[in-house]
Amino acid sequence: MQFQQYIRNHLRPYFLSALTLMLLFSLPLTSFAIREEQEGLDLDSKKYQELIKELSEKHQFDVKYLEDLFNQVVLKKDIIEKFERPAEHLPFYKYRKIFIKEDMIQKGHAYIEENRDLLTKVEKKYGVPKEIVASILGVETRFGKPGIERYRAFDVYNTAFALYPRREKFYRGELIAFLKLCRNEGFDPFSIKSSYAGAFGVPQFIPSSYLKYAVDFDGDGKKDLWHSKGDIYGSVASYLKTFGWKPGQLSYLPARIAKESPESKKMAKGHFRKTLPVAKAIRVGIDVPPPAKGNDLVSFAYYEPKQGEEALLALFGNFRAIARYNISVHYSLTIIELSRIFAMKGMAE
Ligand SMILES: [Ca+2]
Repeated sequence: MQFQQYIRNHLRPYFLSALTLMLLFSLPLTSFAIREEQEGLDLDSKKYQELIKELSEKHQFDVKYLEDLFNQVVLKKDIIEKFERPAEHLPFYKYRKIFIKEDMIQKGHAYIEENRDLLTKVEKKYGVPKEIVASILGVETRFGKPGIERYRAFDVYNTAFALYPRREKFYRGELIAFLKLCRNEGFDPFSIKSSYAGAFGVPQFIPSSYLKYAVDFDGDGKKDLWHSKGDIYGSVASYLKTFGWKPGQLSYLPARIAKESPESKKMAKGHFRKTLPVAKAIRVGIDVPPPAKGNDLVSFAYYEPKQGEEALLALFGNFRAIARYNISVHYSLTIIELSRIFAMKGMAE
């Protein structure tokens, strides 16, 4: 039985009002009745109290507004299971099949033709080829096809923040960024739908990226990643440029260990964001072929092109720029492969 109902049933009215007043003044501001679907959402917990304090004091959100918002949160526990099984964990030869298929190639080709002028305008401004922008939109949302955004974005951030310690810090940041974004752009927080990971819009931006890197390419004063193709293409390209995309820069090349040593093995197995000059890698015993130059910054990753087959890749700036979009070697490889297919198909016509 709810506490308030108990009071209503068992106490006389005058006592009720006195007690209600006492409760009002003694409870913390965020003490709400927890509904069933909010089980696990402890708004009185230290972490929620600190979050609300930060939102109100540092970011000037009204406490009453925050109370009202958090009171409507629904925890979606199926998200946690999805966090544990992302598609990127599949071996590459399986992962690529999800995206590199005839249907995607046809749709992508038609999409590029249909939007060629705008994509070319964006390419001229940011130096990112239209085929790369189209590949990203194809892999993210099948060029804006509805259906992937099945959750209320605000529920996603709260579910991860409340129930998933491994990503709690990340989603706390996204939750704050989301509320700021909604305030800046005039969005109703509960009207924004997202994927299970909390990304939204045709290019699937997370709130912190939307805030920092989305651009108003069509110049109407709003950054609209749902309806404005200019804003969508411009934001993807601007994002890649910010993270190191340069026209003509290498993406990846095959590599191999020419001299087996603990040092060369360690270097090959290093994180793909850890870079070093090509000349140094060659000195240590990893063979990086031309057209890589000695002072190009390289990193390495293994992947499985076929079942039971492991190959080493030398990765360069444009590869790592795409991997800033989705921190996954498989993702970047797929985007690049798909963009090459689009480019070849475009030339064949
Ligand atoms: Ca705009």
